Amino acid sequence: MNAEEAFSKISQNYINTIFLTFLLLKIKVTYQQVKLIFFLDLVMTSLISYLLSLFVKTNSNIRQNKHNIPLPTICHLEIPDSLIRDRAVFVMGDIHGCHEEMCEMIDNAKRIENDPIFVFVGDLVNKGPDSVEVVRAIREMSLSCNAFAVRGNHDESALSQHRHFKLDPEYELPDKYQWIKGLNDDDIDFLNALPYTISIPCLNALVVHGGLVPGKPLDRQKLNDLTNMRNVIDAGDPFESEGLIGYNKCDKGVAWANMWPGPEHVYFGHDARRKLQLAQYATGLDTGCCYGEFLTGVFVNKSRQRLTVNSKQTFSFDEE
Ligand SMILES: [Mn+2]
Repeated sequence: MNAEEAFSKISQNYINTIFLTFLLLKIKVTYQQVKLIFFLDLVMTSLISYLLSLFVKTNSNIRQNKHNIPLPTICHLEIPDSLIRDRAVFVMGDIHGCHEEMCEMIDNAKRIENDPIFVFVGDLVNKGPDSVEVVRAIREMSLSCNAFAVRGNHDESALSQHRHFKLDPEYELPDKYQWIKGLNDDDIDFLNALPYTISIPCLNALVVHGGLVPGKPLDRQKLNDLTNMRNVIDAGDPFESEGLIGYNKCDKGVAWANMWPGPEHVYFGHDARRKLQLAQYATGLDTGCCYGEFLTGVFVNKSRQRLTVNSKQTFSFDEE
């Protein structure tokens, strides 16, 4: 049953209940009075349905991703202080299937800090040459809680393609998604479970792929914004916090990171065109490794020491 059907059912029940109440109480009312009651009743029902539908529409908007794929059990993961203790946390930018560069970066980070916890800003897959290897390596590290990742728009696209491929035997995978045939069930479960955000309270840090609309609590952020937004625009929308809404492109509005007021410091990816972004309370780490530029990672501690690894790829720029 969809929302509209549910509302019409609620309305119907509401009218029936009132009508039956009159009958049961055997209240004597004139025909004119019955008409008036019905009229008022209809107005009230419509008003309630309208207000409820607005609420549900806003909520389903928030809880829906672009491909309408199932949500992970945990959308907003929190890494407990007990797991971090005195370990360093190293956040890495968009990997996009660049397995070799990722391994080099992991080795470099391990040479600087003993046994760091790795957190990936999403877009683990697509574009680069070794998406399956990247997923598998991060999944294996995650089994012992040595790695965490949020989901990016490309990880969701891959999940969506995989669903089509599994559910419809006739479905032909596009060329650039042929690699997903190499994923096993554990890899798919791992991708399906990727949360939209990861917070690390003891480090005052928050990790997301795309961005966040300033002034909105996490559970009011649209999932689609979390994976896709690059800018915020002031739409003056009375249903949105301070009228701001997330926007996926850069031709309108401003980079959301420059508007983010903290207090958490947000680490994000997705915006290779802007490269490294160093705002007061946000750090953008997508430095276009899959486009032949470089991979960036940063230690989340007071020094915020950054590491880079040069890309081994020679791809052309194709923003998505
Ligand atoms: Mn992305």
